[in-house]
Amino acid sequence: MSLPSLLVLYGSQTGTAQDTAQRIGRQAQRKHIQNRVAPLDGYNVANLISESLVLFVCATTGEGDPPDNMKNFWRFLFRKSLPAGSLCQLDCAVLGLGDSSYPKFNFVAKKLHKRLQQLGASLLLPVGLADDQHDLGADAVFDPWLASFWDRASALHPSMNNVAALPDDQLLPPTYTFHFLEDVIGQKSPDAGRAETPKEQRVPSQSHPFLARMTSNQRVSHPSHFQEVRLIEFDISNSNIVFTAGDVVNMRPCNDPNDVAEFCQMLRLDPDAQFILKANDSSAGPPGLPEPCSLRHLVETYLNVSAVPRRSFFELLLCTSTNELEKEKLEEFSSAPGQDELHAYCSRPRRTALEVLADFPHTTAELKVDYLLDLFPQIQPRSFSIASSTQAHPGRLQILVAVVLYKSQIVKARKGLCSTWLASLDPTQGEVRVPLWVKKGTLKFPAEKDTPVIMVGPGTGVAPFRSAVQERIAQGKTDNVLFFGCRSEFKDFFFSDEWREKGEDGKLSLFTAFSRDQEDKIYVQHRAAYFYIAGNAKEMPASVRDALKETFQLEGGLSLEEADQMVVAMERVGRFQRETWS
Ligand code: 2AM
Repeated sequence: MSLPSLLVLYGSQTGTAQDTAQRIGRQAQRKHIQNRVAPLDGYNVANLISESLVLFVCATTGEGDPPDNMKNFWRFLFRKSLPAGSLCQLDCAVLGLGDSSYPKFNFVAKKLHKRLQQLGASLLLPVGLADDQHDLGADAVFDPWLASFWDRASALHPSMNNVAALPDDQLLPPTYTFHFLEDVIGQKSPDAGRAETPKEQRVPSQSHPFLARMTSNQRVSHPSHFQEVRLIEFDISNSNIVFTAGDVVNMRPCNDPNDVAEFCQMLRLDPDAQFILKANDSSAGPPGLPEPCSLRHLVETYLNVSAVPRRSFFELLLCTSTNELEKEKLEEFSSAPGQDELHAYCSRPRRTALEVLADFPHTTAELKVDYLLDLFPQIQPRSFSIASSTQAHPGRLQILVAVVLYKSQIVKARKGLCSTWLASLDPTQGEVRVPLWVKKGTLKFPAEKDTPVIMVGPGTGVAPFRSAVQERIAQGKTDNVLFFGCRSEFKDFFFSDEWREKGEDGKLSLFTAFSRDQEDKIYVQHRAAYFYIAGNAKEMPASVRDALKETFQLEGGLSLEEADQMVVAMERVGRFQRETWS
């Protein structure tokens, strides 16, 4: 019997599902199972009919949505025209990565599992439901689920058991080999490959971002305010970027140059050394770096060294380490029983990969450069709601960014990678260019001129509504109601002059809630409307009441019963009143 080939397909938003899929690929490698690991949208779904064994690893994002890199697959799979039974030759399993604090926990994985069944595939085991609330159930869910998967797969393909698996601490070959260009070592790397201004008339995308010039970067929260919030503007003229209110802009942050220097020093890397990557596995696509690329560029723009490392990081370090003391600790962090300890060491204090490397100096100094891309995930793009409209700011795109800084149990304060990076860019000190692209957002505003909109956006939540207010006013839509909340009228009341001016022109009704300007907290919801109905008692009041309840259900995610209680509560405190006659 021939050896089966395993295909691991993942849908990943933040990289966790990708990391998990790659770990599974490595386990397969140890078991001598031929395997390919690919993102769902990087795979031709039509080929599923000729696969024999597939493991799907998918995250659930937002309100139960599939991650961006499986959206095309999702649309294809749910086409009504797909005949039941079209996947009847397929043996597969679905592992979901979700967060049980969200109502639609692992919704995508559950729905995929059902759909595959509908299409005739044999599901080897119940859907795996890993939970981010418990570190993806590292030992509680993931390990036993995967063990059952291997059991079921080898029962179907007994040839899988023919060769003994490699031990967990044996080093596997790296996915890529670095070929250094000896003759250019010492020269400064060209800053190529960051992103190019597109030569043809194409719309900028993740693979071809637009290199936008930053035109301003100003703090908009008062210097005495606890939080640094910045309004950042980019020049997007001649970019082919088109956006409307509610859209989001994406950008990939860079690591802090000090972190890059520290990293290179710890790993004894020459940042100016230039290399070309060669994939060792025929299925692994190149990661889209310039050729040649300097180590500095790789570390600065690609390797996520400031993320909290995952278990696979320790597994790989364990395989490369020769220091007995460090190996002992790495062994513990890699094992199922050591996951609580790993959580306490790493996840809880949000320790970065860079800090972990400093704790394992011998292992770090011995690390082979070829393993860098196996050890560190790629820096993921971040999304920001666009805070301006081209009608008000032609050729420009603005974002409102709160600089993320928080304390943790370990001494050094944690910084958000993207916001800290953005805050550090100063266009008054020289030209600053940031690669970016725009995506449709989830908020959609009505096209009809006289449909009023009510927007509730405290803090930086006001960003998409500033775009909407600017756009709607330019289109002659003046029925705009905005509820804005912040801590203090004088410290973080963003765009106050702009709102005031629009209010005076009769184009905006603004309601503010300054939570800390008085003893008792006032929040946006406390400023929400009083609802009055007057008129014929026949059907109208009940229909309006039902419409209100329906809104609570649709927009507020309440059940029918909760929506009903909400209206009753509003009635009780006089926020829902009627005067009707027959
Ligand atoms: P606070 O910081 O005083 O609690 C922007 O962050 C504004 O949103 C602040 O005024 C903040 O108030 C307020 N805020 C915090 N929690 C909120 C909640 N659950 N509902 C509405 N507003 C809230």
